[in-house]
Amino acid sequence: MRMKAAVAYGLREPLVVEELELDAPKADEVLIKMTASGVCHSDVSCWTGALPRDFPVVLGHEGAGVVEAIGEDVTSVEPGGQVVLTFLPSCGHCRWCHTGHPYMCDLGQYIRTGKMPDGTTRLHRARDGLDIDNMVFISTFAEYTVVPEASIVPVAAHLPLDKLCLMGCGFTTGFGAATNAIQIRPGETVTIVGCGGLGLAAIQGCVLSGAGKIIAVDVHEEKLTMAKKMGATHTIQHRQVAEEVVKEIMEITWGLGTDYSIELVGGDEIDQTVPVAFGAIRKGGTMLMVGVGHHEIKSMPIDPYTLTLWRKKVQGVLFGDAQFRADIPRYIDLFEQGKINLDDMITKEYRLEQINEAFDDVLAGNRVARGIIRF
Ligand code: CXF
Ligand code: ZN
Repeated sequence: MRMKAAVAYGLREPLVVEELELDAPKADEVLIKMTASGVCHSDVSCWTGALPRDFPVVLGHEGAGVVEAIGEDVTSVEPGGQVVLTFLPSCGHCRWCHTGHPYMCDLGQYIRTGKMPDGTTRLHRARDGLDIDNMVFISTFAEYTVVPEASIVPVAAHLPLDKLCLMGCGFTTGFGAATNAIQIRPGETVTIVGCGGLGLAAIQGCVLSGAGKIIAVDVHEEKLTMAKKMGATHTIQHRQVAEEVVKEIMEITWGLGTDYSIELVGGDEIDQTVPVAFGAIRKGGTMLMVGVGHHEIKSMPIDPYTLTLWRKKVQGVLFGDAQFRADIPRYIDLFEQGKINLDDMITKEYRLEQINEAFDDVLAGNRVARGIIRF
C-alpha cells in the first residue's frame, strides 16, 4: 500500500515527508494505522549521530494506533483493535521473557539493524523502490506501519491513543525506573536529574510510591516548573558546577544525601549529569542510569574511591525494567483514575509535515516536555 512517512536520509539532513510503499504484514506481523507518535530524544539522537545507525530510515519509536490487518499466526489482536507500540519487543518465549525480564528479550538484538527480525524491510520509496530501514521495528513517523506482534500491547477500545502513545517509550521508561528498578518506601528521598518526558514520568512514579523529598535538577527553568507540577518537592537549576548542585542537595537532606538518584539525560551531557546523580546519593544509596550515553563515550565520571567507601550502587535500567504487557495496562488504570498525568506531559502537537520543527524543539531543550505527532 502507499502511505506517507518522514524519511531521514543522513545526519542532520532535513527529514523528507514522502510517499512510501509499505509491504503487507508477513507471518507474526501486524499492519497499524497510526493515531499518534511521541517525539523522543532518541529519535533526534539517531539523526545527530549520538546513537549510531544507517540511513535512509523512518524514525519514531513511541506510538499508538489501530490494527488495520494481521499476518498469519497473529493471535493477540484483530483488525479494529487498539494497540500501543513498544520500542522493545517481547517474544514471550525466550529465557528473558520467561524469567520476568521482557526488556532483555532476545529479539532486542535485532532492533538496531534497521530491518525486521527476518532481516528484511517493509518500507520502500514509492518513486523508485529504494529500501528504507525501520527504527526498532516500529517506525512510527508514518501514517501506517508494519510491526512484529512482539512489539504491540493491545489496549481497550475506549482509551485515548494520543495520550497512551507515551507508554511505548518515555513514560514507561521513567515511571518504571522509579517503581520497578528501586522500591521506594514512604518518606524515602530521590534526586531526579533531567526533567524532560522521562524525568516527569519518574517524578510521578516517586510520588505514587510515597517518596518524601523529590529533588528535581535540570538546566532549564521551564522544565523545573513542570517538575514541580508533577510533584517535585524541591528544584535546583543546574547552571553552576556539579559540586554546587550536590551541595544544595546535601543542605536539603540535612547533610545525608538522597536514598536514590535517577539520571535521565545521557548523551554527551553525562560529564555534567553523572557527578550530580552520583554525588547526590547517601552512603549505601543507589543511582539509576536511565539516560542512554553517546555511543562514542566509553566511560563516565564516577570516582571509584567513593563508590566503594560509601558503598554506593550504580545500576542501568532499560525500558523502566517494565514487564510491559502487564505494566502498561496497570499504568493505564492509574491514568484512568487520574493518578497518572499524561495530559500535562504533552505540551505540543505537530502534523507529520512539521517533523523538522519537532526535532528543532527537542534540540532547543526548553520548548517542549513531550511533543506528539497526530495523524
Ligand atoms: C532508545 C534506546 C536506543 C535505541 C533506540 C531507542 N530507547 C528509547 O528512547
Ligand atoms: Zn524513546
